[in-house]
Amino acid sequence: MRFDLVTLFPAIFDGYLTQSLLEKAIKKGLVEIHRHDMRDWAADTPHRKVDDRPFGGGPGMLLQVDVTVPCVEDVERMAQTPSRKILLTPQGKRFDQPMAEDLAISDRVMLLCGRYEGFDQRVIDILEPEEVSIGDFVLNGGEVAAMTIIDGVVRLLPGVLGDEQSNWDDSFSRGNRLLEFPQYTRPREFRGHGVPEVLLSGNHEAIATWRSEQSLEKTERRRADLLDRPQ
Ligand code: 6GU
Repeated sequence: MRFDLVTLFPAIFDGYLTQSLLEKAIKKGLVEIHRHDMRDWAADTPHRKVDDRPFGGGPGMLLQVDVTVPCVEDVERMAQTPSRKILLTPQGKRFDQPMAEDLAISDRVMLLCGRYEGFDQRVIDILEPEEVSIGDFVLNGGEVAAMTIIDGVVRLLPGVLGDEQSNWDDSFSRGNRLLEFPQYTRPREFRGHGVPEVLLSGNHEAIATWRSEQSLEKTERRRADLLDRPQ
């Protein structure tokens, strides 16, 4: 799977791309991540301006259509496979586990990271990207949201996690809409806190029953909204 990141701050991704799970997935050739600095498409050297004030007034700056659209078109041509284009914005459709599962079966995803007040509307009208948000709060730019999406998607790719079943059992996936049950490891006792007896019983049926009761109870208490959500 190939990701193309279009951003004004490609260096933000440095640490993330060279750590742990993602670095391993890249080394194994399971995922390719290409970063593109939007400023390379700015016309006006040496300032390399990519943003301008909104017509009609108002705060902040908008990313210009005459920089963004040619940039995205050029990036698209850098590989044969057509990309699914996602523009990161708090106005977008909320990212969730079914969306991660859907992206994980795509061959190529382009993530457009906005900054400032966002993009000129014509970027959206011309490119018709999917607009995606990671939640109801405002970030300074799309980069952290893009990392969130990559993180959520890459761990679903076959061969990335050790245990193939585990990502389908995760909370919120299509195969499970309950929160996780509590888990324990050694020591058996710490500062007077023990481990539920059933987990030490060796009775696998009793353990499975206890775990599903715990999951259901926790979900009812914290996230009742998940229980009446259609699958
Ligand atoms: Cl995708 N971008 C920004 N700037 N803020 C957000 C977001 C995205 N998702 C939630 N807040």
